[in-house]
Amino acid sequence: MADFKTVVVKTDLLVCGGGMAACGAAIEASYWARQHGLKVTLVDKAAMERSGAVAMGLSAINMYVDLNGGQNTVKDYVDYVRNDLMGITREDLVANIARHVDSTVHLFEKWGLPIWKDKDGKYVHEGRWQLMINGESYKVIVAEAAKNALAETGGQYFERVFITHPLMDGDRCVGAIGFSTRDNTVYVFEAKATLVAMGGAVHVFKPRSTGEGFGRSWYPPFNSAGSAFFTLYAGAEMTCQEVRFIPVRFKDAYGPVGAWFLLFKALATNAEGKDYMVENAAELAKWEPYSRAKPIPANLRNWLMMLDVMAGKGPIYMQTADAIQRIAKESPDEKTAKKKLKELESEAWEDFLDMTIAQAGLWAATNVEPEVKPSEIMACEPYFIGSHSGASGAWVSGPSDLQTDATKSDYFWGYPNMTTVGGLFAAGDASGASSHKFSSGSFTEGRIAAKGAIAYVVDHNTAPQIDPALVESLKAEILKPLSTFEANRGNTTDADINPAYIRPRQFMYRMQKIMDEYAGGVSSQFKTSGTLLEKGKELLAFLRGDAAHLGAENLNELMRCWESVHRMHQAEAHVNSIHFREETRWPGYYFRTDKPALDNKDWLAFCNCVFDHATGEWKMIKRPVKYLVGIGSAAK
Ligand code: SFD
Ligand code: AMP
Repeated sequence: MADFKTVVVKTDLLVCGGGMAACGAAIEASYWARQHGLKVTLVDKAAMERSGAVAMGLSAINMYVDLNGGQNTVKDYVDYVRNDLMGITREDLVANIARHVDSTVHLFEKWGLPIWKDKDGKYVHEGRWQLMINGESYKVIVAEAAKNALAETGGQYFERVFITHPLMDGDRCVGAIGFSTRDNTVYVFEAKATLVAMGGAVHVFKPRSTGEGFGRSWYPPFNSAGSAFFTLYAGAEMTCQEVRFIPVRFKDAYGPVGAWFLLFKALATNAEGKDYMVENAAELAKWEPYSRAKPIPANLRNWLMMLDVMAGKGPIYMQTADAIQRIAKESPDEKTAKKKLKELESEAWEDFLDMTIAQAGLWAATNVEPEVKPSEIMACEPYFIGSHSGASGAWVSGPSDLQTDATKSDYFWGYPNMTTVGGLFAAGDASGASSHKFSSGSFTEGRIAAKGAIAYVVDHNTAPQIDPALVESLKAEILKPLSTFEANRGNTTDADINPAYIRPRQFMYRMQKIMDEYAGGVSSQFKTSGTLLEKGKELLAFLRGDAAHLGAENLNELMRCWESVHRMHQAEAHVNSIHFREETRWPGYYFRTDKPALDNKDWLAFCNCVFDHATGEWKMIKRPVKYLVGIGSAAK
């Protein structure tokens, strides 16, 4: 095996990840770091211009509260998020992001992001909270600003360095260790505070795409539970690990539906052309009071659709043609109607070209003219994304000024967005119980967390003490798959089949099959039960045993090995959490057949968990849901 050199990087604040939250963190941290003579360092496993969920671009900014416009208050946003998550949310965290998000959006525009404007120069809304953008280069624009901020303040960024583990000094997190995916280098980042923003997780569950489409998913394949593993391994308390997200998307290429539902006001119907939201409306009575909210929570919208799928009424269609023709017909005369039709047609294509190019390719390949015929939609495999309509992530401290006497003992411990581990902060998909942040809110939360982290460094400005033996043992553990493969590859004629090691692809297939069949994936119609989960846990324990025998042929496969280990921890956290919550709260995301109803008496609570990596034990914790009263400028 080739030798690896070790590079030690000393910094004050380490930002792990280079996505929306990390870019927000880099910019805000650089501002405060300059004032205190501190250094900020950012590490991304990919190249920041095209990394994370926004790599391909986006066609909307989904969180804009427009406080200056006077139409909405912070409380309105909090109400929306609480209802959408069936009552389970940290209002202090959501409100903190909501009161700051507009300024983030204005920065994006200042840096060159084209936001659609109407003839009066006002932003074009997709829906109440969403703005339309020409967003193919969204991430390029945001990454450039983050890189500039770091460069101007003596900061540093590393790309194509994969973070594997946290480094600890007793109970305090003091940096991270990882390796280059391009050359034989192990990186040791020593920091006084560490901010985790490595996104959520995909491919924990078996995807719908197999064979030629394998790897295609809604969520970006490069987000592989790095955040969840990092915070779990450091001993941080996690929350909402049961709250997976199942988006409904255009079938096979995973194109988004938001613009169709909100901007074009299209209907989704079953194969008979019936609106499942109307046909199955009686079901909503079972999920009150949340089902009375407007909009009806995303998981319930999914659920009403799934009822039709299970009743054999598929395919389900987005009625694109009806929507486009209806809007065009609203024009005053035939000539304007024709022009409008062309405009709508190009907006429909741009929606996909801006953020899910494969869907435009699939439309072209299957002769779809959206103004002529409808397209199939379907529920995707489950994802872990605390920033969208899921909620999984670390349990973090809220801001001091938004606490009440009732909340502060549970929700506040000093620095905004610090996890339960000293010096370890989380934002974006990495922090939990604060859904509907999306791209703009994640960037904003990165700013909030970074400001908190710099305050922590100022208060704890001591050099970390890192045991060299700890670094050596982690380095050996990280590189072990390479030597396992090298030592045993000659023992079989087919390198994929070898009793001495398991390659990461086989490992991933096995994990995905367990999750799919026992934890309510696509092929189980998103249903599971206590007994299925127990069996799933038994099989995941065998998987964990085999994780020690992962084998890697090269650096790329070494990254795949560690992605597998990270995902395995996300899988375990998920299975333990759905098992712990003895009710069904989010039908449409998952359904517990043995506990088929809401139980607000016992389970209007957070399911939290802590992992002990030394023993492999999970501890489950129930935490109270406490609502704030009268947040925002006007309590509507
Ligand atoms: O509508 C490591 N999202 C949308 N948000 C919007 O505002 N508008 C939209 O139009 C959106 N749409 C959308 C969205 C997401 C996806 C996947 C699609 C479409 C197809 C949501 C936002 O994108 C999302 O909320 C934010 O991006 C979340 O930000 P953050 O920072 O939590 O995650 P990230 O941006 O994915 O970045 C993760 C970073 O971590 C790196 N990384 N680095 C080092 N070591 C490791 N081990 C690492 N593992 C990961 C990544 O490289 C990346 O830099 S709509 O369709 O929903
Ligand atoms: P999506 O493309 O599904 O990610 O949606 C983009 C944005 O629109 C998110 O803020 C969603 O919560 C919202 N959204 C999508 N569909 C609907 C709907 N039918 N009703 C209300 N909001 C929706």
